[in-house]
Amino acid sequence: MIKNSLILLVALFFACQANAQEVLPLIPKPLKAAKQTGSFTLSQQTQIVANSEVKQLAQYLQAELLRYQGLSIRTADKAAENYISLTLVNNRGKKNAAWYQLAISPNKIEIKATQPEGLFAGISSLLQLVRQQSVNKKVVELASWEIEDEPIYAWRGLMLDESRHFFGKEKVKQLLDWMAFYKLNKFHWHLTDQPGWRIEIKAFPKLTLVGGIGSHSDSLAKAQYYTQEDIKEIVAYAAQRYIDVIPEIDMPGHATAANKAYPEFSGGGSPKYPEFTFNPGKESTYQYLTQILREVDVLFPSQMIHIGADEVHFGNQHWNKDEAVQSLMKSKNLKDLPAVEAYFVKRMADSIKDLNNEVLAWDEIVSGTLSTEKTTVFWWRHDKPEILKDALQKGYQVVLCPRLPLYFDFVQEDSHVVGRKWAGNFVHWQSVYQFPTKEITALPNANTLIRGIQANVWTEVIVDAQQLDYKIFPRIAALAEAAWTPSQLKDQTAFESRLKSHFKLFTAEGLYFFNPFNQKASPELLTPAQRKGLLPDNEAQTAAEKGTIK
Ligand code: TNX
Repeated sequence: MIKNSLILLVALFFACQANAQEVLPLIPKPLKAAKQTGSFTLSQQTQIVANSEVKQLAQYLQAELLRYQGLSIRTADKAAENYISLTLVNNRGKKNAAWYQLAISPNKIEIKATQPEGLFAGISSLLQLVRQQSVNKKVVELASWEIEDEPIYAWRGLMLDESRHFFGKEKVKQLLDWMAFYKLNKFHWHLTDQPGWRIEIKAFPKLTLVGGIGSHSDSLAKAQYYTQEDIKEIVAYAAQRYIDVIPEIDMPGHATAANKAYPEFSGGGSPKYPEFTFNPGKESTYQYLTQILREVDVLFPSQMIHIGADEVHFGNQHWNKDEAVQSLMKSKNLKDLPAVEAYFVKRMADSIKDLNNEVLAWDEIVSGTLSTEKTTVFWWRHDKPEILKDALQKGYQVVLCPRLPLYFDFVQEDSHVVGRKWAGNFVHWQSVYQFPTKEITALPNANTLIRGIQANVWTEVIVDAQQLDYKIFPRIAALAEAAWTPSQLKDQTAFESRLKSHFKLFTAEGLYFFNPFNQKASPELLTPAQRKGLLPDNEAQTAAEKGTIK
């Protein structure tokens, strides 16, 4: 009896071992992966082989291996054995720019792609595998695998709101590192809003010197913003990681900070949202904003500008009394305030197209008058699926970022208090993982017009870096797999075990992340003000919960 149990135990042990080896610890899960025999020994004798075309990628790999595993590895023009090669191949059948092959075998690791972007994705996979192995006397053993991979979506985005609270260059770079780790490739940067204007504009210095003062929780906080040099540095850092940076300059609403600096362009507001809008009735407003966008265009090579255009009705009541707006309405025959809003958005969209940029905006523009050409709608109102349907039917490209489940300012658990809940709803990593649902992907035109998905981190109630980490991790991993892996290959249980093994890496990087599997290990950290029950007011949340905004 004892003998039999022992045999069973031993058999079980080996079965588990074998099983463990079959699992490739990668997030997002690749399209195809086949386990091979043997392993590759990565050591300081290993060389990275790459021709001049892809030298920068070799240097990136070299730098990351040193940074994370302390391995100092040479680059070389050729090598006979124990090397990692990066090669661009001509495979016309593969149209996806991020397509790559990664083959790990006992004497070499080969990464092949048709585009540098694909090589970068292959490098990210390799680094993820390397970082999960322990280093023993400057040696890492890597199991042999053959991987072929490409994403389902070209847009795999994360948005950070730095107007409400400012997190700074180092935090942003750290986020970009994690985006690269998870193969996310669009960083949408919400740089202007009510509390603060965070991007230096040389033609209008008061935008940052005056408009940069204050945050959502402290209206007197010293001016915080990015200089143009800072922006260039971050854009270059992102570019090295094949991440496009998309600036958002919100207009005509959410303009309070700018209006503090240059009140002559304000269109006023409402009692609850004073000085909320730019003035659509004045010609000078269009010149002012276009001049701002010219500087923005030069700083961001992504050739995409997000103009917000959300929630204008929160604070445009003053337009009813404003002389300039009233005379515009007469001369252009605009019958109501939504028509004025549409007129404004159309003119600014034309300025953006004149700069040879794509126009990006929140889903309010679907009811406006913009052409679909070079225009992408960000569908955020999860409770209004008809807007998504309408956008697709009209022929707009769409990025899916519905509040539920892709607003990461929502709490991760019912018991959490810092963050939003929509009528009691919160955003668990599982609902992120399961996105997008079949109802969405089966919509007419979804296949051709949906560019991808994005999570938005609004920061009214996120006041510091730890609270930011707590909202982003580990949901970012679920986002990555939802954006990359075809739904028929997704498997929540298998993902969960791969996810747990990433927690060590989060800890090693000093992140304060939420651990959904051991909640006591990561309690919410509240600021003293939050502990006293003085959570920063979040107008949108209050209104939503009362059901007054839809
Ligand atoms: C809605 S999404 C907003 C933001 C808020 C967010 C809070 C959108 C286009 N506007 O201004 O920060 O809700 O979750």
